[in-house]
Amino acid sequence: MPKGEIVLGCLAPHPPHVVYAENPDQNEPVSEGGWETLRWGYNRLARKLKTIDYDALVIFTPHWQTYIGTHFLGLPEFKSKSVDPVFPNIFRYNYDIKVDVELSEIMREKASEHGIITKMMRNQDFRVDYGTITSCHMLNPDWDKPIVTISSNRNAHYYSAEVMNEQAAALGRACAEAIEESGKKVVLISSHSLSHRHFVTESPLPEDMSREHIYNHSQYVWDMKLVDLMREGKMRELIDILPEFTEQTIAETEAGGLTWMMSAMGFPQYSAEIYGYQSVIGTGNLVAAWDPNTATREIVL
Ligand code: 2X7
Ligand code: FE2
Repeated sequence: MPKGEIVLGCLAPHPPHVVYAENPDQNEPVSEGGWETLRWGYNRLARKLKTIDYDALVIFTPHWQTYIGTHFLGLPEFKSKSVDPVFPNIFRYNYDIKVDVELSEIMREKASEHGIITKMMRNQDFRVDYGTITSCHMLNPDWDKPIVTISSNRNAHYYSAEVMNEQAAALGRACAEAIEESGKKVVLISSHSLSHRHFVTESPLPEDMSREHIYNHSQYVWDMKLVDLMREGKMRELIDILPEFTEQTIAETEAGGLTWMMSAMGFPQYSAEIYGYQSVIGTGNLVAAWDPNTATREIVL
C-alpha cells in the first residue's frame, strides 16, 4: 500500500455568520448576505479543493472542548440539528455527517502510542460542534467526503499556552504518522479565528455590513504580523510566538489547532495561500491554505 499523505492544510474560521450569509438549505434562518470578503475567499478555496484528490477531511475544533484527553469522532454517522449557543438567531443547521472511522481509529491509536490520553466518541446522541459544521460547510458545501473531528484538550486551561503548543505539536506528529500508515490522502483543517475580541452589542440586523469593522487596532496589527509570517513561509517562527499572540489577542489559537496542523505538516517553509481576511463581530478571520504540492501552489492574494 502506498504511504498516505497530507495533501492540503486549511485555516478555516468558523463564525456561524458566514453559513448564515450563504443561505444553504440546511440552515433555518434566512439572511440578505454579508461578510463577502470572507465568503468569496472561502468559495475560491472550496473550488480548489474540488480539483484535489483526497479521501477525508480531518478537522481540529476549539468548540469541542475535552478536559480528560483528546477525543475523536468514532461512529460512521452523526445526524442532528446544531444550534449555536450564542447566536441561535442565525445558526440552526440540520446536519448529516459521515465519519472516516477507520482513519479516526488509526489517529487515536498513534496519539496514544505517543503518550497522549485519548478516547473515541461513540455516543450516537453526541452533538457535533458548530465549528466543525461551519468550517466543513464552507470548504465542502456538498459534504461528499467523510470527516474526522478531533477535540481540543484544554491544556491551556490547566497549564499554559506554552504547554498547549507542545502538546498540540505532539498530537500533530502522531496524526501525520497515522495518515502515512493509513495510505489515505487527507486534507487538514484548523478551525478558528485569529484575534478574538468580540463586539459586546450585536447590530439589529446581523448582516448589516455598515456596522462590521475591526474592533481594535492592536489586535489587527497582530493579525497582520501573522499573515506576513505565513506569506514569508515562516511557520516555525509563527508557532514560536503563538503563545504571546494568543495571550495578547485572546485568540482561539489557544485551542491548539494551528500548532497541530503546522506540526503535522512539518512547519512549512513555503508561502501560505491567502484567500481573505475580514472582521466578524470584531474578531479577525483569515482563510488560508498550505499546499505541499509545488505544481498546484498558488499566490492567491
Ligand atoms: O466561534 C465564533 C468565532 N470564532 C468567531 C466569531 C463569531 C462567533 O463565533
Ligand atoms: Fe469560535
